Amino acid sequence: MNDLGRLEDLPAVYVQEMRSHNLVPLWPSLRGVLPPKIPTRQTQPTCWAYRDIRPLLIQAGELTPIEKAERRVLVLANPGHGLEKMQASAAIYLGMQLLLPGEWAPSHRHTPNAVRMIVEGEGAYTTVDGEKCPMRRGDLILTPTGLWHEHGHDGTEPVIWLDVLDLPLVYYMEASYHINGERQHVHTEHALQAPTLAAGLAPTPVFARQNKDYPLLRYPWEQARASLLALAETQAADSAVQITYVNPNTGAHVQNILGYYALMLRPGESLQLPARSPACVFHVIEGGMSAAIASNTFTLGEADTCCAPGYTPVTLTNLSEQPTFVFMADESPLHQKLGVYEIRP
Ligand code: GTQ
Repeated sequence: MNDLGRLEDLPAVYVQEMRSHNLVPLWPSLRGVLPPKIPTRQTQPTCWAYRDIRPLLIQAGELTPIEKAERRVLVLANPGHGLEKMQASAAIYLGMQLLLPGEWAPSHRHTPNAVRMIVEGEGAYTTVDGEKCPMRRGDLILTPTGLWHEHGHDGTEPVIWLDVLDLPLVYYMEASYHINGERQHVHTEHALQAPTLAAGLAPTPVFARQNKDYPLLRYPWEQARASLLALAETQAADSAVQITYVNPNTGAHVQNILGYYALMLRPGESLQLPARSPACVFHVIEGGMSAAIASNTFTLGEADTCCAPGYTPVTLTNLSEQPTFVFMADESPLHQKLGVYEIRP
């Protein structure tokens, strides 16, 4: 690689003259923005243990009333990006949210897409676009871009869930904003439409009341877990047991920017994931595993979360005698749509 000219090689007055017209030379920065062969990544392999998060989140419940927080969330921030940036990766935001019995997180909508993966507690629900979605451990609930959503809690114990948003990307695009709304009128209990869609039976579009972009908003863990166990029965021993959360009308990823998956590690299984361009997040629903990411090896138990930068191979090893179930989020839909998706051999 040839050395390119540096900024210091130029006369100071020349540089100053350029800058005064809002001009800068490319060549001192060319290798920085187009590094050789592999991108520079700020995303560092990072692990967040639930035993560290939970007591601080419960304390937040004592320190900050819901009215003062709107959303009581501790953000899982990647130190590689700087904690104040509140990003897990270039496009992924992660937060742990606490809702206490009787509390209400008021209705709003925003341009970033969100999903919730329920970690603990019973009795809370999210109302999305008028559809009331009960929150149970392991459920995935979508709050896609532009849809009204609010969280309520009729139970008796704290409820905690993991929020995954594409906020860093949408913010970077200068397209992130929210609108506050009125309490929603619930028009559909989730249970009414889910069985049809989950069975792969979609209402015929011309007769459907409305052709919704997001026909399914709640993916119950019970069904995802049963699918993984059934898949493990038929899947070759050397291939991964993984499902993708899809839109039942189109078969495409449930959201436009981030992809969501559930993975089962068989007892004794060690799964090597090839280096791919998108960054990825792993969250243990049940069991335990180690995650080897570049030169880091993390040990994850239930409700622990870690992230891997793109272009980095990852090895997941089941540390439990039982199947280990993992929720994953990644930037694949984004990379695929933009044409930058790669798998490195
Ligand atoms: O629950 O609506 O973690 O608006 C960040 C922004 C959660 C939410 C977050 C949000 C929400």
